[in-house]
Amino acid sequence: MPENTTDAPQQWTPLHGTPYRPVPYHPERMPAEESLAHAERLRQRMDERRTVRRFSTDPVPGQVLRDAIACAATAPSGAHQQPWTFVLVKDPEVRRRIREAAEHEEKISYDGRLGEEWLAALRPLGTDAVKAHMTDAPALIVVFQQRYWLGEDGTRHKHYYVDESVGIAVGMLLSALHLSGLAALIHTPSPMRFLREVLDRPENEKAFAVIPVGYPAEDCEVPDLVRKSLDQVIVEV
Ligand code: IYR
Repeated sequence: MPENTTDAPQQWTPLHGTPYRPVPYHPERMPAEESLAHAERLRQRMDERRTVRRFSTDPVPGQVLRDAIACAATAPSGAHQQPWTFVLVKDPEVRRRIREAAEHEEKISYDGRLGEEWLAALRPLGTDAVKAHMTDAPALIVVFQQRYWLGEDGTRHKHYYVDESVGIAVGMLLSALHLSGLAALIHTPSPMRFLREVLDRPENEKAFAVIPVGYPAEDCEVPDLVRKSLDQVIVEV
């Protein structure tokens, strides 16, 4: 049968064991001047991003969320295995259950599990065990890492560099959300096992982060933080 004769997009299946099949890649080179202009504008725009913990309950366009997730899913990954699942939670009842379970764990953490040193590190951020953002923000993106993949016969196959791959994808997700005009928060309730149960995810998936997304509340405040300057983060040799 001839391959891919329709206009339907090709469906991804694991590449595992298939031969190397290169295709030409010749993107048009951007003139340096244009590159500089993009880089400067992007640097300004990214510097405007702040982690938000006080959200408006106003809805956000669902397609912006789906497009941002599509951006994240273009991330490079170990052996191109794309070991991620993004669960987009809009249902208020599911958000309420996630908040309840997260606050249960966070209360234990803030009441002592974190320890003095960790609590001292968090003090300038003004965080606490109350996670109203989970029910105020109109959407949560719960990111799962697929620790391994399951063959059709149920055999487990290794995924490579899962933490790195999912971390890169989440960085791209945060950038896409910000550049699309939305605010977000990376929240990592610990332990996060409850997320697999609440969201009914399979055994090979492990929660990586919960990301409330929306607009900042009208009375939103953020801590007065200073970023490291370029010369503090860059070493040129
Ligand atoms: N997970 C907790 C604590 C927390 C930990 C770090 I490191 C932060 O940068 C922020 C919070 C919470 O979400 O409150």
